[in-house]
Amino acid sequence: MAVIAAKPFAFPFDKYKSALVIIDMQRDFLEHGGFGESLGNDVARLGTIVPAVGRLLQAWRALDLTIIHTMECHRPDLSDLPAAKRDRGQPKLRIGEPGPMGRILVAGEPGTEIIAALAPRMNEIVIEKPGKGAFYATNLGEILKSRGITQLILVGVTTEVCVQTTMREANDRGYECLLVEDGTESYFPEFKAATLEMVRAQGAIVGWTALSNDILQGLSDG
Ligand code: C5J
Repeated sequence: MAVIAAKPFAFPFDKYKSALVIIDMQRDFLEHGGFGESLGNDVARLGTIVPAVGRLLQAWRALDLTIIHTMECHRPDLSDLPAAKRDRGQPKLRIGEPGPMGRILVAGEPGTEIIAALAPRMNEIVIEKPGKGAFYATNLGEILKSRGITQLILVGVTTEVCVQTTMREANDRGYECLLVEDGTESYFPEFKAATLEMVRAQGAIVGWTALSNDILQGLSDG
C-alpha cells in the first residue's frame, strides 16, 4: 500500500488492486487523416501525452499489473452505431466512411488501431467500445471484478469526452478513480483544464488527479 500525492488530497494506492486504463489512443484521434482531424481539430495536441502514457505503461508491464486498452469503434455493419451518433457534428468523413486510414472508427481498420508507440501486447486486455464510456455495451465491469480491481488509473483521449465519461461511469460503479494530469489531453485546452477541476472538486466528487511522476513514485513505494 502506498500514498500518491494527488489533488484534492492524497490517494491511497494499492497497485495490486489497480488497473491502468488507457483510453482510445487510436490513430483516428491522434494522426492526420483520421476522425479527429475530419472534425476540424488540431491532432498534434494529443500526441504530447504519449511519453507520459508510455512511461506508465512500461511501469505497469514491469510489475505485471492489469492494463486495459480501450478503442472507440463500431462493427463493420455499423449495427452498433446509432444515427444520433453518426449524424452528429459536421465532419468531412463520417463514422463508417472510407478515409486515408480505412473506414473511420470501424473495428479492424488501420485508423482504428492504437498508435504504434502504445500498441497492446498479447496478454493485455483490449476493450472495443461503441460509446464514449468504456463500461457501456462492453464486459469491462466483469473483467475488473474477476481480477479484484477496485482502483482505476486513467489516461488517454479526449479528456472531456471518453476519458471523463468512463471516469464518471466507474465512479458510479464504486471504483476509486485517479486521472493522470499529464497523461490525458483534449483538442481544447480549456476543456481539459475544466475537466481536471470538476472531477476533483467538492472533495473528489468523481475522483482524484495526479501527475504521472507521482504515480510512478507510488508504484515504487508500495
Ligand atoms: C471522441 C473520444 N472525442 N475518444 N472520442 O469522440 O474522446
